Amino acid sequence: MFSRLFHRVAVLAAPLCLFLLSGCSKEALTVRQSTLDPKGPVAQMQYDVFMDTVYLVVVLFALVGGLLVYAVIRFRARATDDPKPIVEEGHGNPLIEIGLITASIGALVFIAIPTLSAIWYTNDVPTEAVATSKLSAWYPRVGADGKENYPKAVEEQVLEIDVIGKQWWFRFEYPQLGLTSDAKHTVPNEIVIPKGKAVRINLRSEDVIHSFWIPKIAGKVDLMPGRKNLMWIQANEVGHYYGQCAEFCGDSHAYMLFRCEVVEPAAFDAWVKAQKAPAAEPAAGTKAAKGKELFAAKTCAMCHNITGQFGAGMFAPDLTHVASRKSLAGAWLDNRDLQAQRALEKKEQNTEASVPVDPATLKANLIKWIGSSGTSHGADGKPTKDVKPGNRMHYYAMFNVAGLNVSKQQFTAEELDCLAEYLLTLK
Ligand code: HEC
Ligand SMILES: [Cu+2]
Repeated sequence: MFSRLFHRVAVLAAPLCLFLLSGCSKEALTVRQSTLDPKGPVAQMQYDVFMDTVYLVVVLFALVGGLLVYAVIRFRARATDDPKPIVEEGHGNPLIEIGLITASIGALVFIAIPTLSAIWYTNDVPTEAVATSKLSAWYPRVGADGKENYPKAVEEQVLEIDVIGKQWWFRFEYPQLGLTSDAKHTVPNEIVIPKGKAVRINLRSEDVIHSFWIPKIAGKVDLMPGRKNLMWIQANEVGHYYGQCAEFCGDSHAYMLFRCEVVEPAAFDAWVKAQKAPAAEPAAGTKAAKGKELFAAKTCAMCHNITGQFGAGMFAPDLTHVASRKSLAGAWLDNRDLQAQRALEKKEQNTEASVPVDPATLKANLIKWIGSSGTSHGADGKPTKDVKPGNRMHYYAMFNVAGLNVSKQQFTAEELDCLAEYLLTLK
């Protein structure tokens, strides 16, 4: 009887175990946001703490489970059992009890040591990382063109990046390099860092609590309104990494993503220079030029900054180089040819490999985004369905000043096309 039941359970459990084990394939462990595929020292440290815990728990599970199975089999009811009632239970064995308590304390200490050291390690850039990562060690203060890349006062420091959370997108600023709100150079959605260098991250929020998380590079740290949080990160492999806000922050929390572009240190300054360049002027008489006019006429310029052309708006993502980024709208819309992307990932067996921006996909995304944002209404006068529910392009009422009937804004296909063509020129 017992062995038949056991047999049946085994037959049912075997395929289930195989199914669960399939989650341990290389593909499954290296997916875009896997914490089990660390690519930098901070993520590695956190992975190690996790594995220490797993090893301990596996041992405990085997021990407790083993004893249980042993007791079930060894002391199971038998036909030959004496039918007399079971003897009354005693109070227990003090030796075993004290032993178990001591073992539990031991297990907690075993986990606490790596956990506490990891907490300290991740809090601030350790000195040995600073030694190889201070700006002057990899990024010359004066470039080949004779121009100063950063002030003398910061050459002994590591690169610092301000990460600012907003509902529902991240803004990145590089105060040492002049990429700041004040200088009208900010980078939405994509944080760019040099390979193999420690980077200090200052976490700030302009509204509610968010959390900064690039699973392959570093675990989550919260961005708290009115508080200064910090962490450091380092990525040891070049690539395109996926990040996510990891603290519920309202309607579009699930769509609050970001990307982390890890580049060779030598390529970093080209990126900084590109970010500081003003927007290119669209050629007269083109759709793009018409789009630029619309950008002013349709109040877009009230929220969005385009350095060199429109300088009022800092409320929304900076669009000066919008066409150079691989994603839009809190990285929810991907501007790459996704089929080509999947093929590349498969070929290289690496989810961090990335194809460049695809202008056709970017244009489609721009039209989709602008045409269905809160500023836009369909033919029936109702707001069109949002790409990101509740997104702050919704605040049309705020600008509903006399004469600008923004809350009933409607775009013709032609207008959307011109706006998209214009934004496409902003490389
Ligand atoms: C009331 C302020 C406001 C106005 C007006 C506004 N936007 Fe936006 N826009 C935003 C905000 C906020 C976001 C970020 C939304 C998000 O990702 O959650 C955004 C995002 C975008 C993006 C995506 C940028 C990126 O890199 O992620 C584009 C493109 C854009 N807006 C274009 C326009 C155009 C074109 C207009 C005019 C028709 C316009 N916006 C008017 C606030 C505004
Ligand atoms: Cu958030």
